[in-house]
Amino acid sequence: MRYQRSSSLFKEAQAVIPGGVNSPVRAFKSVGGTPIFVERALGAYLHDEDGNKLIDYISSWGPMILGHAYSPVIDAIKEQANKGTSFGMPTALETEIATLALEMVPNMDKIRFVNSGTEACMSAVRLARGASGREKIIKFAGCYHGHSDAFLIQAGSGAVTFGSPSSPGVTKGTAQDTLLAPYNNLEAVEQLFLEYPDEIAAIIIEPVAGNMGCIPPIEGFLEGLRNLCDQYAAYFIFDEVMTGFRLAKGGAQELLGVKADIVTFGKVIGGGLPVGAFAARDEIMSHLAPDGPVYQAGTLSGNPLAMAAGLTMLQTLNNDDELFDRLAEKTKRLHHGLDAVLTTSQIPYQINRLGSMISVHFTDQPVTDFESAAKGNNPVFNQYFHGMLDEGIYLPPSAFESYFLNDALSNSDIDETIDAFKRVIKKLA
Ligand code: HOZ
Repeated sequence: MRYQRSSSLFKEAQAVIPGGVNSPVRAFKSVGGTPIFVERALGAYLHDEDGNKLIDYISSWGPMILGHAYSPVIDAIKEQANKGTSFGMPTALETEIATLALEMVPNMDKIRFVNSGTEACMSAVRLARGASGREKIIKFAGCYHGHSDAFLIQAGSGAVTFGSPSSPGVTKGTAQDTLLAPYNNLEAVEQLFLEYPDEIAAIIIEPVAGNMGCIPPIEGFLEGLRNLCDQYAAYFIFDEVMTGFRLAKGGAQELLGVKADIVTFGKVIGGGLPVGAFAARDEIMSHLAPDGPVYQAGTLSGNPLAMAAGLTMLQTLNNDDELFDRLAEKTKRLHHGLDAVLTTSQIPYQINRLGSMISVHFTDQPVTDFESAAKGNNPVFNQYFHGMLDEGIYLPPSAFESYFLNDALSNSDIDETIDAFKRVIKKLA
């Protein structure tokens, strides 16, 4: 693999963009080396500026669930672009996508569209605080809910890689209203409710964590949190930015059979354009402006291009009753292949998987929370990442991220990936 052009583009970018990137994980700080600059992508493949073709396992961190440049979505964007790209006024498209999203997602009456997952989670917490009249929230160490202040307290994803899981710039006042518990630890959450019985507005959680690798909830954990929320009259917020419209039509709520009070979305819901959303029952949403006093707004919210892309994406997912099973099968095939290779090596490892999310951790202990994820062997991970990249396989450039499989990946792409993995692990072992 050649990286000369990516390397010189990275140098140029560093002169004008902090760290040369617009989102830190892309800078490869965790794994070292030169970030790959993409020229175009189609289906399951990325084509970089050096002319390399890579099998893509991040799918733009989730949105490209049907593969890159999926033609019905591209056509919908083109058609809408010819009619205008932003109005700052309501469109019929917004009602159409809202209606479909609410049909697909259980337990929700109304949905508000914003521009990113960060905005969705920030607004969901403001809504929970406004509706409950309480100020504290509970979040889990290693969960990442975007980069708004309240969530940058022991956050996962890039916040871990850069050694600043609780970022400078977040005030003590904000930090003090964010209570922390380890993921998959119900007792710790019970303890927080005992300590602050009337002060907790909400628990926010990634129902399947995807920002410390992929970590599914252990049995009874989400159900236990649901009960605590009911007992203490706190709202239960599912951050489904990663899992929404990915694990099932109705996301983690549907797949895991646990009901949330407020759900946030991003990634898939925008079909590859910048969209976030949050949904809740009527009695909660009625607190939101202009119906109620909790303020939230945005010039580009409900942007027609983004709504056209998102609507076509959701329609496609809704009309394909086998898609989520197919994705889960492909992910299982990858899992079994990786497992078969690693089990014959001396390298300690764990593979976590749920639906089309999966991650490999180089540690001998089960990975169930941030602490266990952080025990992974970083040098081995980095060699593995670069070994796979040299073989033309693009994986998340950090152990604190999940893979996201897409429907364009064929069984032969997956088998090719496993063959490459064999060669890489042989060199590592
Ligand atoms: N925070 C995103 C993954 N958890 C990465 C976003 C990006 O770099 O595009």
